[in-house]
Amino acid sequence: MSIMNSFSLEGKIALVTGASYGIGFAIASAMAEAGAKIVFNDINQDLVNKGLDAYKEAGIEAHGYVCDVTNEEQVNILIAQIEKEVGVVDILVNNAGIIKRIPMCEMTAAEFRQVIDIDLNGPFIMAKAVIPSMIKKGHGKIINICSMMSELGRETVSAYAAAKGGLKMLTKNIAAEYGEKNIQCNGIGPGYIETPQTAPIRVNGHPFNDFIIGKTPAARWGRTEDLQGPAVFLASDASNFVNGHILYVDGGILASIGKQPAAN
Ligand code: NAP
Ligand code: GCO
Repeated sequence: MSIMNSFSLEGKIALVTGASYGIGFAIASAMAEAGAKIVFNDINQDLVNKGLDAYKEAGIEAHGYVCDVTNEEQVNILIAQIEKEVGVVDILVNNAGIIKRIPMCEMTAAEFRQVIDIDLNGPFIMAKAVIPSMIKKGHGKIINICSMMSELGRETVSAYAAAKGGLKMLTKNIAAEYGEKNIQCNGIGPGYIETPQTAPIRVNGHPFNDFIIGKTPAARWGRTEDLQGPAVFLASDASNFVNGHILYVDGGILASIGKQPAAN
């Protein structure tokens, strides 16, 4: 196989959760460009329709379904429907997720549980639903969208960090448990990326905006396009011996203690 062919996704079916827009949409679009057939779900029909329009505008014939990743019955129906209407899922990207920025002692247990449910239980439910068919097919790729918060904490994101830390370990466990079935499960840990999810802390003049740009060696926020190459790599044959790895796409922020303040 030529080295460039090993990055091709021709003939593969990729399911990206929560991919009507944002990081999921960018990853699905790149996988389509690499040859994959794209399937996505989102939480309601309006979002699915918005996504279908966006994919069509990008020249991508995507298949969209309404499904809440935390609802195991809905997920099992979704996978059966995809297998009937499109085919067996070769690549699962667990992208759907939420964040709640609330000081821990002000966060209710219900709010904590909601984040854990979507960001950790959801990927478990989705992976559990696709693995049996991947085993029958003899191969599979699972990519969990982790976070810098899989490694670090910060104020107000306790539930999110707990979920993304758990998602890192779920990634490693799936790799350990199903690697012998030729299933590779890896994570992508995006840094701070320009999407609707970070819009509230990215506005010009917001102290967090300046903080992140100062902490990131690349001296900029990430863009969803920065995640496309890493996602195609982890979905392709080029990564068949990469398993249980979290690939941080963060502009170097996790490698750096941060710049020293300018001398007065
Ligand atoms: P986003 O813009 O909020 O998009 C997330 C998508 O997931 C939305 O379409 C959302 O629908 C959907 N979703 C939420 N709950 C769902 C559920 N129960 N079932 C199905 N779909 C659901 O987020 P993003 O910034 O693109 O982030 C995507 C992923 O990357 C998330 O897992 C996030 O934690 C992770 N991440 C983001 C960043 C960043 O800087 N942006 C960095 C690291 C990791 P709604 O529109 O209804 O919410
Ligand atoms: C936050 C941000 C981050 C990013 C991302 C970083 O409030 O700290 O939303 O959590 O979403 O997860 O990798």
